[in-house]
Amino acid sequence: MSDLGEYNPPNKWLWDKENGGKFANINRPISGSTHQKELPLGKHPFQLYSQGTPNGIKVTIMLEELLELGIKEAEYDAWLIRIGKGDQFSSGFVEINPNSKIPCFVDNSGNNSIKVFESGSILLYLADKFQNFIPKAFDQRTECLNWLFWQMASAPYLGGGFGHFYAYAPEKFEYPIDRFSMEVKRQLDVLDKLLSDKTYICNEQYTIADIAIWSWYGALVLGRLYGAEEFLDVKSYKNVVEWANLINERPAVKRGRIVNKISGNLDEQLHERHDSSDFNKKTEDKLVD
Ligand SMILES: N[C@@H](CCC(=O)N[C@@H](CS)C(=O)NCC(=O)O)C(=O)O
Repeated sequence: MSDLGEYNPPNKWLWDKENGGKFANINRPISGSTHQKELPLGKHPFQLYSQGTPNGIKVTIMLEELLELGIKEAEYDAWLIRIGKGDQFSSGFVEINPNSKIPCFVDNSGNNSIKVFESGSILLYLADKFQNFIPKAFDQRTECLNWLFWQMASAPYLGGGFGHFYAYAPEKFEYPIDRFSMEVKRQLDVLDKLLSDKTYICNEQYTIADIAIWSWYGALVLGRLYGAEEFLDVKSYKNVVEWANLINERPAVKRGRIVNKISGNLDEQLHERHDSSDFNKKTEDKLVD
């Protein structure tokens, strides 16, 4: 920092201090595991290792949607990976996802275990495997994937950009907050215009594109992300709000969005999910003495 509070980057960046902020204890400039630990293995063919963040809940919502349709093969064990404690850097986790980010998923239903990481890839894997929540016609499938990939590319502006500088950074700076607010509001406007004449992202069919986009932008307009409802004037995106409320009412969404969640109301935190009865018996409000 100079006297003016301006940062003059050195010739070569060095990792010589913690940069402050909510994630200072886990952020590192190197990949790989920090400790030896195997991942737990449950009784179901599908194993999910995750936390109930917007990226994490995409997968639990999708799995609950499949179960809601009566597809029993979608039964799963959801193990909690506490990213704030660095669980994503265990040797077992890194073996599945070398990028050390939740969610990651293993399908043990066949002869060989299949490892899947990146929330969009997991959604597509499950949609293709069960031929659900993705249009069958090639042109409509392509449109659905356009929006799935749009979400995967856009969310870092909302989370890593806006959310980080508005909510998590130890000091608030106008420049990055302005830059990312501008972009997030532009994205909300894209969605608002898209949804002006349709029920879901891909017209009348609820798909993995809705699941992915709702988990971030739905949460934002429902006032569940970063305490930024007023700042971003989220209620002015009326079509997005209507769509978000519609999806919010789906039983599978109500279940999926609380799995592996470790913040908020205790009755909306199911730290681990191994059975459908866990939603009635094992939320944190029920476990407290
Ligand atoms: N593009 C990835 C992003 C995953 C991601 O950023 N996960 C965050 C939580 S939402 C995480 O694991 N952070 C831990 C860390 O950065 O060490 C996806 O959609 O799966």
